[in-house]
Amino acid sequence: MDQSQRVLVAGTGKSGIAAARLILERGGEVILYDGNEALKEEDIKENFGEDKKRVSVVLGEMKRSDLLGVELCIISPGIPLTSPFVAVVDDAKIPILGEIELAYQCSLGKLAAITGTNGKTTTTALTGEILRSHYEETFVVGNIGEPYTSKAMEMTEESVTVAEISSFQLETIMDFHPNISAILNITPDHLNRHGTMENYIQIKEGITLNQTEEDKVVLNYDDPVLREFGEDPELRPEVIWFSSRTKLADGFCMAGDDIVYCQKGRETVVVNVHEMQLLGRHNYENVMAAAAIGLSMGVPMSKITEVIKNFQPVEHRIEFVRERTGVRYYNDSKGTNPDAAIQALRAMPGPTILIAGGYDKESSYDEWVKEFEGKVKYLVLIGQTRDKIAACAKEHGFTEIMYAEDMSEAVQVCAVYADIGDYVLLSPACASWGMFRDYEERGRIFKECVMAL
Ligand code: UMA
Repeated sequence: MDQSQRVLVAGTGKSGIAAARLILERGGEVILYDGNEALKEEDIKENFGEDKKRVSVVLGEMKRSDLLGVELCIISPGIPLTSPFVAVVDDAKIPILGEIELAYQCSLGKLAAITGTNGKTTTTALTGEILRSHYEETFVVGNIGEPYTSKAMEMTEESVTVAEISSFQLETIMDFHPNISAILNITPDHLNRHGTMENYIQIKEGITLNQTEEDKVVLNYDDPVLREFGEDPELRPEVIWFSSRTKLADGFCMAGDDIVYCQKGRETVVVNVHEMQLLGRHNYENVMAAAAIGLSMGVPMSKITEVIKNFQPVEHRIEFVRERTGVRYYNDSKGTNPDAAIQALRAMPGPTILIAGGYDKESSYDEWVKEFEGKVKYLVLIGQTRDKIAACAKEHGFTEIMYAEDMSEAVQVCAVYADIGDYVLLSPACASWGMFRDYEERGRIFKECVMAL
């Protein structure tokens, strides 16, 4: 981006505000656009203090005349490229870049970028901790919640950055070039935006687009799409494989209950899974990917091991809350769909009382309910989907079902029915709307109820 450019920034959420601040800091002028007409121009301008003189705001429909003198458009990830406003910008032949691309172009230092359908946030947070244990200045940015543009100007040649990158963000990269990238897994998601699975895969694999032979890409050996991608002789970066199911001669894999790093068959133990706070096979994979990135960025294995042992799960993702009278309570409020809830249930090491239910997203519950056998002792249901889940469970022969009116009652029921050695898990398989503002509020209230027992 040239200084003193007139730049259109689309979206006034976290990314748009951070991108606009960065442009202003570099001496540019900003037109902020948002499709939401209900927003207030004054409120948006409040984000910029004295600099608001160099900011104008367009809300609702974008007209060609609004684009006078605009040389560049920075787009927020939540705005699809099929949006009508994009056609107006395209028509005016104004180049469109993503917020991530702008940040990349303005940043310095080494960069690790992590994508994948599931596990991105945990892997990014853990990688951040690993890098922090070794480097003086580490930045953790991107889809995890801290816009990349908000930190770009603080980065130096010596700093290191780990960025969680979503498929939405990858759609609008150009020169974005991580030293090390990771694709954790690819399963169907966001198809309403990306159209086909092929397109979604191509976008995710695009994280390696500008990588060269000097760079590295960390890939999941057990994922058929990624296996094929990694074995393609045309792929430029060096591949580091990880696998939780297959023994590898080179890469990160399991040896019994140890996560190990293998080089030409020689094994180094990274960590024993019983020493970690993270539960479940999917988390072993996240740990392997984070360790692979850490090691590639020069962090000694001893430091990596130490950080993994102490790393607490990201809030609301199979998060340990407390042990009370021999019963362990876990918060997986982020389990907002059956797939995520399956992962959480599999991660419970023993008999489990499960709190589930919530807003109806028209999901199918069959695969999830099939996992109950031999694991779930009681199912405590809350929310709109109670009857639907109960009916599905009964169809599959599971009848130990109780209803609760709210979270407090659900937790109390669990406390009464749980025996020593049991697990109580909130992993609703549904969105939270209707009973809670969002999954975070649901998780917080669950934890409060558990702590109040
Ligand atoms: N808007 C329009 N037109 C549209 C769509 C949105 O004008 O067609 C406007 C909205 O009115 C709103 C603004 O755009 O004012 C919101 O922009 P945004 O949706 O890009 O949201 P941000 O607040 O900038 O947050 C984004 C990511 N959001 C999305 O990708 C949807 C955040 O990821 C990310 O943490 C943040 O940037 C910082 O990088 C969230 C997410 O849900 C957690 N990500 C998806 C996921 O993880 O599945 C991809």
